[in-house]
Amino acid sequence: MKAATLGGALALVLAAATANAQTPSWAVPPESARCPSKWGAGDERGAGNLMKPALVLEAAKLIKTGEIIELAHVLGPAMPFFGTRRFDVHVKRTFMNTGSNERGSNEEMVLSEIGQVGTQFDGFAHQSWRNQHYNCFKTEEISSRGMFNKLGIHQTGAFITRGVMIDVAGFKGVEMLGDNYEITVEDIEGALKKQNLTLKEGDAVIVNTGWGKIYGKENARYVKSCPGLGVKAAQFLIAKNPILLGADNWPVEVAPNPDPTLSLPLHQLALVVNGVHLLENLKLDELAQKQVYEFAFMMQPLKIQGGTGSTVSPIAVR
Ligand code: UVW
Repeated sequence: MKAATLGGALALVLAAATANAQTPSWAVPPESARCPSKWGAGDERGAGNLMKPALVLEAAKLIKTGEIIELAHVLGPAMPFFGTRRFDVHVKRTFMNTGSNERGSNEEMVLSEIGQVGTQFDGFAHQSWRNQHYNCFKTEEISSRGMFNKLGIHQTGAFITRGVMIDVAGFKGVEMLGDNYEITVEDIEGALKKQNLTLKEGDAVIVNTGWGKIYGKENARYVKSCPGLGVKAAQFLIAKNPILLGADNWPVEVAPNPDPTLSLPLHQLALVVNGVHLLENLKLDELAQKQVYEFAFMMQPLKIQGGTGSTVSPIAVR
């Protein structure tokens, strides 16, 4: 092919590619719009700053019967894993101690991404936009070989607040939303109206998609995609100032995102842009079945120094 013809063909290909290029439906806002965060320059707690004694006292008022409902899946070989994550338990069986009382000791060694498996709580070191985390902390400035020196999960503290479960699956009249159903603002508003609830600042806002029904049963399907919050629904919820957003799926958000140019945008919207933690892989079947939509929510992440997240065992008490 002559040089002129080759140049023309190349120009045609480039023109076609430009015409097909899709403008992303969402982008991380510029630094000037994100930093300092509304909690101030250097803040590492984000919405965790809402955790004050008044929230604990309000949550305590929701305890009427003392019933505890566990919201965590069991950590074990049946759980689904995102990517190459793993949870290997090596039991170190009985060691007999000296002494007339013949005391035996057992323990185990666990090899795992302990902050990012099972029912898990995402910290702000977990995600970034390029090299920027929440409040524009830069990855290379806050991390060392051993840990994150800022934004570590150990400093989030305990969460005791009002929990609200928004049962979107129930609102839609299904046990489980479709494999990549995007939850809309209308779904959230409709479900809350049906449940006769409004959101308050500092709530632990939890969304039931029903996807948890296949956790541990159809693991390949569970992590391949999932129904969950769309960007607009998440923006709607974040505007209500929740202390965290959770769901019974692996990323809280819909996956893959309906916009094929985006990769888990809610991870950035919540963790990087707004400083709102995510709580993933919740076990919500009991709450949904008993129609418990409002409760005292309690959770203490593991104090992994400089960790990106924590496996957790939250509870609902009513
Ligand atoms: C990723 O880390 C992408 O997922 P998650 O936070 O859902 O574990």
